[in-house]
Amino acid sequence: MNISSVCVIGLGYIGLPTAAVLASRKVRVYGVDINSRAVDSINQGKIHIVEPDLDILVHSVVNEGYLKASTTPQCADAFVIAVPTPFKNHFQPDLSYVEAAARSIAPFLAKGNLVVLESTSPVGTTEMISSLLAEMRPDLTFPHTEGVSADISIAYCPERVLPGHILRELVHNARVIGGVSPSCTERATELYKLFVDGECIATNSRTAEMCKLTENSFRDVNIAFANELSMICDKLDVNVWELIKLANRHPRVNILQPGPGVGGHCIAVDPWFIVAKTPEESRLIKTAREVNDFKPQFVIKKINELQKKFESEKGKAPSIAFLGLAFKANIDDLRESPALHIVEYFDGKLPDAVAVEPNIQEPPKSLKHIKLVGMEQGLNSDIIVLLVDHTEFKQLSKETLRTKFVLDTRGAWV
Ligand code: SAJ
Repeated sequence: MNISSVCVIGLGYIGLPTAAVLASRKVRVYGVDINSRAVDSINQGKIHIVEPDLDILVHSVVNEGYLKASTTPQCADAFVIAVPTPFKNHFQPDLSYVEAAARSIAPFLAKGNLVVLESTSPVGTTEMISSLLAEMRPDLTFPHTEGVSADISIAYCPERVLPGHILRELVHNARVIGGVSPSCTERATELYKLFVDGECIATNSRTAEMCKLTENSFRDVNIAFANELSMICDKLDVNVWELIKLANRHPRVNILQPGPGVGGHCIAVDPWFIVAKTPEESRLIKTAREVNDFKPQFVIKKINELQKKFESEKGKAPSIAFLGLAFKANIDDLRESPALHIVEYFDGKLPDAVAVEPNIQEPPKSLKHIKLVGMEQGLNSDIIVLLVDHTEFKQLSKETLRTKFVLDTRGAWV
């Protein structure tokens, strides 16, 4: 059976671009989100997140009638679940959104349908969804018990796109597709072939789940190495940026860049999904998380030291500007942002501090005292702390910074 309609549950950073790209291939897409304001704005052809070119695409597919958003699901050939999987107490995965999404589609399932989970999830979640749906729909058969002969196909296909490049990567990246049974994998591959140019690689659902967690843990461990080096170098009075550049001239060395910590909803979260399931075996992955989570505290200590140095040299308290609040360069996303956590720490502690974040209009609610100001005003401050290497900041001339006390946590001005 051809896939001509798809219901996408969750219209965030992954769900909305996926829905829009599918709709651009003339598939009827029903986008579902619990946020009625997001639903309303999508139905007006607008978007509620910042991602290059997504606004143009959404506007055109909504106008052509291929994408409609709603707060409730409806019948379709395939269902894609792209809801958040945060963690709750003690870094345990919180699967409540995934479970709620599965429950919400259960009444709309019909024989021949495909359900794909894209949300980053601990190993075994796709099989769990199969059991949950089976409980709710005893009139249908599911692949965790019926294998290839089941009425419903269920698969896991992780998203692997990089925020800021989502539309390009959605189409060109390879996709790992893991069915609960081999026929589920085949059926899910049909769906992704509708819009993916990259290779669609078949596996089972557990391996696909672990693959996503592995990719992000690999990056986290490598960033932790860079962050640890930066703290070692600080103590040994070695310029870590120069050091990394030199070491990377070795043909088999490729060290990543230190920063003020690791943020975003992926790299800072996903490794815990491995640790939660296999704590005894995941010692390196856990330590990497701890090293990266410690880095903001190290930066806070450096800011305090710089402030004291200014006071002793100039005999007055400094004004401070924090450049950047987002979790990485050239995006507006503040989720798990180490930059924001650092600024929050100083909120109310520093009488004369401001923040500059060119990618957002409204200051985050968590900041009660530190005001969001434009670049020009920020650069009047005595101390400049660069927390995110946004292009606007990298382009600042050495002359502009010459008289300032500078802390560059990203190596943007070396
Ligand atoms: N970071 C550093 N140093 C580096 C690289 C990154 O400090 O050398 C920091 C960033 O500033 C940021 C954090 O790490 O705070 C994460 O940024 P990122 O660019 O590494 O990754 P994300 O979270 O934007 O996207 C990642 C990607 N995964 C991998 O590269 C393995 C992306 O492909 C995934 O789709 C995404 O997670 C996801 O959704 O899981």
